[in-house]
Amino acid sequence: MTQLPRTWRHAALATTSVLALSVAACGDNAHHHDHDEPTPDAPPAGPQAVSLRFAAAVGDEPATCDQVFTGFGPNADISLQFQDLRFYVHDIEFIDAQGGSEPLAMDTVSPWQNEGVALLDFEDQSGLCANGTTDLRSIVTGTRAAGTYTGLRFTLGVPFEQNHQDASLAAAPLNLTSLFWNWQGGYKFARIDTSVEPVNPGDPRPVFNFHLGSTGCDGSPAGGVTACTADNLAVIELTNFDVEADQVVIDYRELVGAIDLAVNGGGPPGCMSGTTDPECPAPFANLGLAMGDNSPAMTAFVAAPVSP
Ligand SMILES: [Cu+2]
Repeated sequence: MTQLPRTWRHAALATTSVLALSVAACGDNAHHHDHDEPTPDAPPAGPQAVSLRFAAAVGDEPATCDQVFTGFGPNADISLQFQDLRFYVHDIEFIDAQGGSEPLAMDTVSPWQNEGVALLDFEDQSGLCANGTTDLRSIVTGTRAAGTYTGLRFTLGVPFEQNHQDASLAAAPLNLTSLFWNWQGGYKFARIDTSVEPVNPGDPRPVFNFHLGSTGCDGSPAGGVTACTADNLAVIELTNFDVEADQVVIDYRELVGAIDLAVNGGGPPGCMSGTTDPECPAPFANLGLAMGDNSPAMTAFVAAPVSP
């Protein structure tokens, strides 16, 4: 079992100002001809092929279906196993030091990427993940304009225009009925389900299902959906991210925090994006998603160096 390094969390420091200063220092000084020569490792001028890496973790450990994870809940005495661990992303952008952004032109890669939407899949149908698929997917590939980028932004979920269709007729990766509610609600943008170890062996296993998706959507099956009161599309921004060295990690411990995963306080067990479900405000806040008029800080996704 590979371990994520304990020092994986980046300090949010801007390290690009030194580079900007050294470029500015060349100025109009005509005597410094050597500065005009291209450096051997200058980035190519044309579009760059990019492979953006994702990972799922529980603290410092990779999140997998075949393992028990401990230390959850308000008393840190809840243990659990995953039952599902998949999510969609779109609108991936790389941010430069000036705050500008360049989009990732996503490749078409069947069955994972199509028309700008990608599926990340961290369940392999083992253990309690019987509802899933054997294949795994942890990258999004595409091209971007050449340049120097310091940050990353993407949206968790499916764009509105593609969210309200018939999953049984859609092209992959939007063809998975296990990641679909119905035409009105659309897709489960993220499906991260866990099963809690019972206190007494043999007792029922409480489940904590986290299904993120749009709610309050109007329309009719014939006319389609025109709007949702809560689209619940989380824009995730990582201010210090190097695609060559780093990966995007969703940390389940950060997602659920210290809430009691073993007791259903109301609504379906876990959070299915219901506006009155008492298990929703915590994970929503940790994704930076407002519920009501709050504006929480996103903590569930972090940038982490890829282990050598
Ligand atoms: Cu899978």
